[in-house]
Amino acid sequence: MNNTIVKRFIFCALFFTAITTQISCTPTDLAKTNVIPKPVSVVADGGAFDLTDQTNIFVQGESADLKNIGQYLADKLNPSTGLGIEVKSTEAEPASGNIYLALTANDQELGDEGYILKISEKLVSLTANKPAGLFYGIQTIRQLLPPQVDFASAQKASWKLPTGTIRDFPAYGYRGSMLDVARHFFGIDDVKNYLDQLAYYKMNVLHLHLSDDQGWRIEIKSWPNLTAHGGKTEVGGGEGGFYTQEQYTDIVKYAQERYITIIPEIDMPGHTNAASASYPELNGNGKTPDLYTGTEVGFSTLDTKKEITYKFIDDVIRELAAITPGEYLHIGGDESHATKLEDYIPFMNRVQDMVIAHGKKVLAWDEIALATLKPNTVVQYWAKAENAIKGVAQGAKVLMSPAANAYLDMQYDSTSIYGLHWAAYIEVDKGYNWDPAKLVPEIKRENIFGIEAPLWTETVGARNEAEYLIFPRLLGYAEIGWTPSELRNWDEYKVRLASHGERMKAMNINFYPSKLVPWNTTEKK
Ligand code: TNX
Repeated sequence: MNNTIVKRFIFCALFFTAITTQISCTPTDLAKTNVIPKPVSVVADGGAFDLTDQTNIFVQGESADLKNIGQYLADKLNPSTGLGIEVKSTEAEPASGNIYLALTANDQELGDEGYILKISEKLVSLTANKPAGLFYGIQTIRQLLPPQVDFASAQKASWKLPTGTIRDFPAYGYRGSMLDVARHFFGIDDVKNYLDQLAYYKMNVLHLHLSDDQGWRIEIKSWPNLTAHGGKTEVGGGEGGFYTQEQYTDIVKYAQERYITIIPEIDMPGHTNAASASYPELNGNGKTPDLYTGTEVGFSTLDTKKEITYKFIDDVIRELAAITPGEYLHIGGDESHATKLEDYIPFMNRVQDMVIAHGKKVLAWDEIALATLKPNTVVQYWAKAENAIKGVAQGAKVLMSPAANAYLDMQYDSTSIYGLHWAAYIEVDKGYNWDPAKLVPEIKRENIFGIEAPLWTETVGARNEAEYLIFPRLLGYAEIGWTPSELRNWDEYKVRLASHGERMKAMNINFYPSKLVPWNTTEKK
């Protein structure tokens, strides 16, 4: 072979590779897309819808909810695509080339959060019973586009959606995460950023752990020293911080715009050193404690026998209930090792009544099942199955956060730079491979309220550190909460997860690059 023939051969080979890569890259098979959480049903028909600079989002009627959802999608698509998509209202289906969001007549199976996404070469049509369903449907649209869509700056890509129909609705109505802002304080921007991330994966609750031994993080106007003194530090001696009620309200509103409920937690009667350091009359040990910056648990308690304690709790619950539109307040109740059981039980009974008197329902860690559960109290199973079972026996629903499966602060393995391992090492496959309804035989599907993955922050104090523990495991918990367990399989999931590596990078998320996930194979595509 002479040189020219060799050159031609190489050129052809490269050209052929480029063409085939291009073909395999163009997302024309809806059934092969990498949406997380995996949708309930996907029927592909092999075509593609092109997003162009003529594409706009049309919402049915003048509903503010629908316009906001349309705008949320436009705001996510415009920076990277540069297509200048606008939101318009319409009475009927729009012309070819557009995206249409509409509420439809009641489709029982879809419930309040389900949606139907029909993509043809002419139109993207998203329908749902309720706005929440449309909000989850637009997250699916985002994930059906190439990963470049998730950059905040202009990108070159072929902005196509594969055609077909997705019919989708969640397995559980409560799909949450918890952020411990007490051990290390996280500011409003970090919380909002987390809310954006939760929304992308169709999660609908953020539980904020607002008080602990190391810090009190929410302004209570009738007890100002809680934050003036008790908010001043954190684990390791950093400066701590707190949210004013106005800032908290801002977080709640930001969450509502993403169909996420904020559940505030005030932990009691243990985990209360910051409260007692601010108001020594609350302390069950009768001493004036110092602020605490270590990581021990179980040494503090409120004085369960003094009326001032109940006056204090009533004020806190009243103020918190007034700024919390969600149905639930979390009253902790965990690891009260410094409180005698004979004091703990009447205390938890009385505080449940106080929450109910302020128009809210109670959530608490599983130890509360040692007390008498009030109607609607939900038990959050984290440590002892026997407590959760006691809750079920009392007719309560159980929120599943088993530490050995669902704690985001557990290390991935012994080499993890952040995290603890008292419950387990949780590699990405272990975090994914469990079924809330099969973990404890006595806790059946109908007893389960939902799933929550908590991030305790003894070992992480900055956004990138928290993200290292949260991602990519959060995506697995989102899928456990949304996708029926019979549709979930690690070997199939890990490939979808790999494709989200590019998305997480685009969103500047500092995720743990687990060796169990085939990241590189999808990145090359
Ligand atoms: C146990 S989980 C705790 C927290 C710690 C966590 C660390 C729970 C209800 N209590 O106080 O931060 O372990 O993993």
